[in-house]
Amino acid sequence: MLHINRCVTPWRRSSLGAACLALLTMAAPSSAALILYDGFDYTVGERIVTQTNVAASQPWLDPTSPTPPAAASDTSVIVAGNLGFPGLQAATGNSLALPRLPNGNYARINLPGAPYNATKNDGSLFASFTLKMTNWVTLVSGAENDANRMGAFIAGFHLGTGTGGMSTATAFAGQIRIRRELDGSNVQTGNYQLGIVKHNAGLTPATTAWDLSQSYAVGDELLLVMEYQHLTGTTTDDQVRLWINPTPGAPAGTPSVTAQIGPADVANINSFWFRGDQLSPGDLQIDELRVGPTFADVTPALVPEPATFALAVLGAVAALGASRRR
Ligand SMILES: [Ca+2]
Ligand SMILES: [Ca+2]
Repeated sequence: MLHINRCVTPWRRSSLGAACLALLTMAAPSSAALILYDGFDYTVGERIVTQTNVAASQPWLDPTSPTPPAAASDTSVIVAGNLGFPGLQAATGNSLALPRLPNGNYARINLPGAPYNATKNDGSLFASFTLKMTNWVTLVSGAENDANRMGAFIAGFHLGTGTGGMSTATAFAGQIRIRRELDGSNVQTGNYQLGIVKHNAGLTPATTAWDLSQSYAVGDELLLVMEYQHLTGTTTDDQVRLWINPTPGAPAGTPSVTAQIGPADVANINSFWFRGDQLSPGDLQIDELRVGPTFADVTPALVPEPATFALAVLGAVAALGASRRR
C-alpha cells in the first residue's frame, strides 16, 4: 500500500516526488513574510487599546487626537468568537467590535519593520481583514447630503506612530470608506457600499472611489484587502487599491476599485488603524487583520485538516501511480 511517508523520502524519478512536494508546499503555512497578524486573541470585554500583539511586540494604542473616549465609555472592545471568510486560513482568537460611537475613536498599531516606502517591497504594502455589519442605524433624513455621501472612514495605513495625533488629513495612507447605498430617487436601500481614498484632504463625495457594482447587507461577512503602492514618478502618483471578497490563495486579479490619482502621496507608512465613525450606516465587527508585502501574504488559503490532507495526498499518489502503470 502506498503511504504518505513516501512523500518525504528521496525520489530517484521525480514526477511523483514533485507532486508530493507540491502538495506539501500547499499545506505549509504561507505567512512567513507577514508583517503583522492579529486574530484578536484577547480577553472578551476588554478594550482593544489595552492589548499587546505579542507576536509583533506592539501594543494597540490610543492616539491623543482627536480626544479619545474615557475607558468606561470606550465601546471598541473584544467580542467572543471569530469572523472568518470562506477559504481563508482558519481564524483564531476572538474579534473586535467597532461601533459607530464614540465618533472618531481610533485604535492604532505600529508596524514592525516600518517605515514602509518606495524602497521596500517594490513600494507596496497590503492589509486585509474580515468585516461584518452587525446592525443598521436608520437615518430618517439627510442620507443624500455630502457628509453621508462621503461616508465613514474605518481602517487604513498612516504616516504617524504611537499615540501621535490623527487629525492631519494628509498623514493617512489609504482610507477604507463605508456609506449607505441610495437608489435613483435618493432612497436608502438598506445596504451599504465600500470605497477607498488616499486620504481625506479636500474630500468631496466624488473623491472616494466607490465600488458601485456591489452592496452589502447587515450580517454579510466580507474579506477586504487594501494596497498602498508607492510610485516614484511624481508626488501624487501613488496608487491605492481595494479588493472586496477576493478568493483566498488566488492571484489578486483586478481590484474592486482604485483610488483616484491626485492627492499628495504619503512618503512613509508606519502604522495601521481602525476607527469608529458615526457616519457609518451601522456598527461593525472586525477580525483577522494581516499586513504584508504581497497580496498573497494577506490572503492565505485555508490549510486542509491533517486527515483531509492525507486523503488528498493518497488520492494524488494513487492517481499518479495508476497513470504511470498505463
Ligand atoms: Ca479572530
Ligand atoms: Ca509618488
